Amino acid sequence: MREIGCSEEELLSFFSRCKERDTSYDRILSSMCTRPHPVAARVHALFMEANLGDPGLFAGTATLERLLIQRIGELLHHSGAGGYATSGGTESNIQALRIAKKLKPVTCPNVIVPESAHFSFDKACDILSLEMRTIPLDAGFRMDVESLDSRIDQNTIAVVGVAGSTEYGMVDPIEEISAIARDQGLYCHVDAAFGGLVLPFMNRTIPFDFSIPGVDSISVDPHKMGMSTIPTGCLLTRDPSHLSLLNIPTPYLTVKQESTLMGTRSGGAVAGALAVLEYLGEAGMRAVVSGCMRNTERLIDGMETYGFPPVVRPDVNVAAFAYPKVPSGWHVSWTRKGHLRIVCMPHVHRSMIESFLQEVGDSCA
Ligand code: 0PR
Repeated sequence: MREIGCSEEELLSFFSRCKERDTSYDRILSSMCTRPHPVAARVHALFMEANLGDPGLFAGTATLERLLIQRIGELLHHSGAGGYATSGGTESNIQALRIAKKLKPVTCPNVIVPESAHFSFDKACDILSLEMRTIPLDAGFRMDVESLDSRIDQNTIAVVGVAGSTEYGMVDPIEEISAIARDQGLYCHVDAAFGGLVLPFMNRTIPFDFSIPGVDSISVDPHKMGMSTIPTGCLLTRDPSHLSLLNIPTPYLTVKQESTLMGTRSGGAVAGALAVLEYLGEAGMRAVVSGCMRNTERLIDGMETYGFPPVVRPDVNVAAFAYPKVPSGWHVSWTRKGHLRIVCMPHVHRSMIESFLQEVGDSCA
């Protein structure tokens, strides 16, 4: 560290040069994050110093966190859901499996996830010493429930379904998965980190939420399709008392127990996440989602025209193609099976899709 601090001018000049090296969202087709909505950025700045880790000191911000959970609970058909704002899908998934582990204490616990599960489940299983059993996908890239029953045994503590898979944008058959879990008395968690703020705003209904009786908890990330600032995830539980299973005594805080994984937590990001939902309302969110879905369809049509049909028709705004080249100047990603993957986030405007398609067309010519 420097002995004497530098001038503000020197500081900002260095920081701006570093920021210039960041990729502009105008070229990013691979991310599930997006430019924050201006309202999120503005509100985040207002709540910059608020630490939700000690909610008694920031009672107003804590009210906003409760409202955020209530709004998302209502959206997911359970206005009485418990929950809290996490740092993202990873924390939500870890915490859901912690709850499942507390509910069923066995000596060698295992959890069942689809092959499409996000790598946060590898982390969760490592941290919690859980065996992770994966179920293959069917031809439509959804969990093949046929083989689910046979993988469950007396040490299974939870079954996980994904609503909006990271690589192919598919929604697992949550009704069937949760019915099997329910029959076997098992905890059922739905990872809707991505789809949770897409599916409620689509024209067609794909069941994935608390309207399905067997679903115990859901991960939903405002810092993905909720256009909030990073980091904001949410874990929602059907039974609000489940969170208290994670309580740890916190003698010197304003609250005497804490169930969150993080200690210090960003009030700004949480306030910003609620601000976007309040500002846009359901109609505004439907407009954003319908724009993203229309762009996904345009991308699929265009790629099909050039001879690259989608690997699967996605349920949400993630499309994958067997495309052999690396598009220059664009940040795309590849799935574990080697397919080109594009996420049509709100920052991916129609003009970006058109110029990407033009480049694909030129490279075929
Ligand atoms: N569950 C699902 C279904 C996800 O897609 C992700 C993240 C998570 C959980 C974990 O969420 P957090 O990263 O918030 O803890 N999915 C993307 C991924 O890691 C996110 C991402 C974001 C990827 C930005 C690329 C990128 O540039 O693959």
